[in-house]
Amino acid sequence: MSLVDTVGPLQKDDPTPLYLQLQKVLRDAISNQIVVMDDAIPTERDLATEFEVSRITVRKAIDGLVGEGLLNRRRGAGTFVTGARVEKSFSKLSSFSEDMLSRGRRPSSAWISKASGAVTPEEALSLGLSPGSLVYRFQRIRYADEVSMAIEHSTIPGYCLPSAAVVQDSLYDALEKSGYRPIRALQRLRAIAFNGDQAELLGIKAGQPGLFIERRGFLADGRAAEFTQSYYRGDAYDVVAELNGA
Ligand code: 16G
Repeated sequence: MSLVDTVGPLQKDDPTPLYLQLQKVLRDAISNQIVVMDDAIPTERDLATEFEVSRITVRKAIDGLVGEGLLNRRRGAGTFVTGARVEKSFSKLSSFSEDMLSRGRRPSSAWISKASGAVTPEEALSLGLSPGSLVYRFQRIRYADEVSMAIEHSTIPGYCLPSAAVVQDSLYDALEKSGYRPIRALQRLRAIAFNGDQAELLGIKAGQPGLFIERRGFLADGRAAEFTQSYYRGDAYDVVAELNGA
């Protein structure tokens, strides 16, 4: 059964713009579970035919819901109802790939840049390195099942990896293989609003809330192994920690 049969047609004589009416239909369909999490919604063309509106109207309606985080466009696959929020433990030193795999989601990344160079003063301070030391820098957009989840900028001291090229899908895999996976970390978290550039990379609206998490990872001998700044989507994450009393 098509969506229009379930919810009825749009009201063309209603002063509310048609794209807002369509947004309401889709929002209600999601909250009443007519379409459920991880379901694809009908294509733009089908929605335009069903509701007798232009594809521009449909696109505008969907853009708004993608911006709100209710829907996600997956490259080449369609538009889906956003999956469950990921619970991220703050007491486990896990990697993004491990976090996603343990929830049955498929991690992937798009590279923004992968480079090596001399440490900047800020990085030297964060990593406890001397001026001029070699570092590797990795900038990625992280996805779970093709849904954007985070932007990550990592700086790794030169002694931890044989080259930047060895980092492919997972940074922690590469560090583990070289024997330099961090065993301890310090994390700092704060709330942010995504700026225009970040929002564009994630395919969301500028100004949406996010979590900025800075991780400094250390080796058993106390040397630094990682300085990563992660910008997680606020609508995709719950941060969870287990706290023990004295
Ligand atoms: C997580 C870590 C990040 C680490 C990355 C490695 C947090 C806040 N950050 O995103 O520091 O570099 O995982 O993931 O958890 P990967 O091994 O999948 O590349």
